[in-house]
Amino acid sequence: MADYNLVVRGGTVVTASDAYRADVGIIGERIAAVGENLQGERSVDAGGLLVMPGGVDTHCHIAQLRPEGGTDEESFTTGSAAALLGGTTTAISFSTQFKGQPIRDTLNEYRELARASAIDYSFHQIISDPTDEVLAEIPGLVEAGIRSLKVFLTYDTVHLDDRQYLQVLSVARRTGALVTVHCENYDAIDWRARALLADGRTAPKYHAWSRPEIVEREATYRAIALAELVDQPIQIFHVSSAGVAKEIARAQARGVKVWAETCPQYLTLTAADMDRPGFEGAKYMCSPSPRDVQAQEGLWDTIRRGTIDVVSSDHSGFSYHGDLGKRSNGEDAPFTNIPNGLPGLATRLPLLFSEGVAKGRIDVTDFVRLVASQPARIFGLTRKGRIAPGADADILLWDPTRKVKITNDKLGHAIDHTPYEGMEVTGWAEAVFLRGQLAMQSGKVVAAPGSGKFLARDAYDLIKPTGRLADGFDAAAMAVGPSGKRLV
Ligand code: DUC
Ligand code: ZN
Ligand code: ZN
Repeated sequence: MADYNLVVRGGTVVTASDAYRADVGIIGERIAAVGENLQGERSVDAGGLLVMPGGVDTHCHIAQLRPEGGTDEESFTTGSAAALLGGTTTAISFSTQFKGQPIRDTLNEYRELARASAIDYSFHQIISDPTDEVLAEIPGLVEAGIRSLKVFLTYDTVHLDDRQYLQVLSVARRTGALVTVHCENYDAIDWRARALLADGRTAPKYHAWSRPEIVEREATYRAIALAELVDQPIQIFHVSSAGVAKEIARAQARGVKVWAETCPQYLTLTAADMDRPGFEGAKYMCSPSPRDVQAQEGLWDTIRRGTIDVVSSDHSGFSYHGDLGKRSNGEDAPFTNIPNGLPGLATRLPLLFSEGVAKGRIDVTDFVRLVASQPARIFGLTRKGRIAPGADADILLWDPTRKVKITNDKLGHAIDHTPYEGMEVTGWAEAVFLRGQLAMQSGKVVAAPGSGKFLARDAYDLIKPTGRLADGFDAAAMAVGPSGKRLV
């Protein structure tokens, strides 16, 4: 008699700690058992394949609203298709707040757009203008399950100064949210960029010159120091080098709750990619900038040591040819007017597996920890990132030996290029199940747009403050807003 609706049979189950031969039994949307000789109404043969939790990508820009109206080029339909083709079943993308506007207007619009997702999703809320009114909206937001805030320490339209950052940290501490931080020094970049432009250095490669590692290292140190002052846990986004990671390791060693992610672009690309002929270099422009080969090897070390424990994509939807893409300000646009960001949702797992596991830099359990288990744990996605009874049956069947040449037509996104065109990788997603339903098989997405669910994230212990405050005074608890008034 069948005990399960579906059994994934005969594969090697990989978790963040073990890899072993077992069947996985699924009832409805959840994993019900991991064991031997399980009997199901249906079964899938996973012989020769790795059976892993679906990827959890906690940093993706999908259909991000633009201040001038409309969205970036990637929609939830195409973005989620790319995710499935690359083995990812959950994404956290960004609801934006624009200067002078409340959170709720854009959040409601963004929620509607996200209904098209074929994978499960949650949101980080970008705060670009922490006025009394905006800060007062945050408790409601967190209550509704949007339990992470995103702040930028650079970019003209969104960067926060130290006082504003402290305000966001404080409200996060009071409400039980995690703060994620883009760490680069706004003024230092602006100062260098102006000097480069004045000197006629406008080509894409000068993007890297405008923001050397030290501007990221300084901002990372400052982001951590202020978080330590408030006693508010944070995650540092897209760490580009071991030098930056060292600031994080030092803080972790003294007990600060700070986590860190990097992205495949920092492990595979360098600043020299932006020096390709003509305007091609624009395809490789992202922030922070990719560095050099030495920085890549240093980053692998910090991954092995556990300083960096998440690899996300920072997927950003800017085409090469489209009106909203890299050439939107013309091919002669100075580097300061070229949108930053690379597509990466579909290539995150193949690149990390190929460069990491296949080349012996990390093992397969590290891989699962970095792309699924730890992102789920840090962001409170309690039913994701695990192959264990009770977890959602988001299952990735992965061929660890298959060699594939990356070409843009395999990736499903709306973007007309990939920075990894022509690269051969070892390891590829064969099939994906989302909550027990087949969602992708052999390069074909079978999940319908709209099959994804919004994941409201409840309070969880990991992101509780440590309780260690300088002289014991909890300034955040006083809830004094930027105007000097008490917030309600
Ligand atoms: N950097 C960001 O901070 N966001 C999107 C893309 C990028 O390169
Ligand atoms: Zn960023
Ligand atoms: Zn980003």
